[in-house]
Amino acid sequence: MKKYFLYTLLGCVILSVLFSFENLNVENKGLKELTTFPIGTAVRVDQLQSDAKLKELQIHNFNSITAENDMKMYNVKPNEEEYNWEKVDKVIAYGDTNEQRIFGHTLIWHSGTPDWVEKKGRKDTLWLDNFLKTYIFEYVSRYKGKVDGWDVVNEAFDTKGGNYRKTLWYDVLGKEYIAKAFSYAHEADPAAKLFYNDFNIERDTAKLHAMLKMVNDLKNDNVPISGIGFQMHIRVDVPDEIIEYSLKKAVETGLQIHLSEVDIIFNKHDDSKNGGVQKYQELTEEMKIAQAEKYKNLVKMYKEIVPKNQQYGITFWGFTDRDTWVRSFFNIDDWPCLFDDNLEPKPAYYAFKEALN
Ligand code: 9MR
Repeated sequence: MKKYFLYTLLGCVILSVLFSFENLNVENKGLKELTTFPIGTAVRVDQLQSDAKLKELQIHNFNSITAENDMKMYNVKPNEEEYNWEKVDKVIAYGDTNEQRIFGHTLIWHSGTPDWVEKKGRKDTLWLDNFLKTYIFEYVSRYKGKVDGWDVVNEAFDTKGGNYRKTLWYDVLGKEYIAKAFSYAHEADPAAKLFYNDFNIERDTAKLHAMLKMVNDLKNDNVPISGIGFQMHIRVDVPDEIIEYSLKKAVETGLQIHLSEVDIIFNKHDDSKNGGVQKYQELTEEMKIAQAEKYKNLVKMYKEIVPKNQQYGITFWGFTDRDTWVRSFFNIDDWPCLFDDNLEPKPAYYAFKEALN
């Protein structure tokens, strides 16, 4: 009896030691080590190269990168005469050196289109049609095998509701520009995964359904689309049920699902530049907990709703409050990221980690 008691006690001690080792282990692990799907972030490579702590955090936690701006058309084709590959090459080199997946953002986007294309394209339909083809073909061919996937078309729908956005591309070429863009990208790199990417589709049902109709039409026409990107710029009070519904609907297409630009804010905005409303002046402990909960739920939903073979990954639109696009774009103070202004992990980081694990 005594012997039995001793064995049980010994067993408990061994288990608790193992358990605390495991905990310590998880504590030391980066986000990327805790999942089967890639964990990415938007990056500014020049900044990473000049900020050792930021770079260390980036490498420790992430195994996928999306250039925040360096791969946009206004950087790659600043004028008619030349391509500027320099910035893109740096992004590729960073990804290669640090063994991270490289995601291409973005080929065709109204806000990424430089003025000179806007002007010339509005005057000359044939030229624009040809430019769409050559730009995508040259770009995607050049990085064939290097870039794993692309946001081929970004934000083709209005901010709210189900109408196509009236952009240069739509006005001049009609909605067929979308199918064309996917076909050219596929021709240039048949192995690259090709995404349609948009915002508010996780909470605006009219927009979600318009996007899904477009995606299903593309599939029926054999247009080579591989995935849907939910940018997922959300606010802490967007109901989980709505996000759940949208993810379920998107999963039904059978395509890859990328949460492509995740961040979670507190304040309000009207989606436009300088359109922020400063409701909260500071980040309280209570708010930190609410945000952590939301990050945790987001991972849970992704893991539960999206089948493994459709999980392209979760990518953050930056990982520190210090560097978030939200502040300058909406002209408000906010705290949307996993790390704070001093690059210290927030409760959101630990909650996200726990949910991954
Ligand atoms: O975060 C990006 C910001 O630095 C740029 O000024 C802006 C315009 O190029 O684009 C921001 O990123 C956007 C992304 O490319 C597409 N989805 C919305 C993102 C936030 O505006």
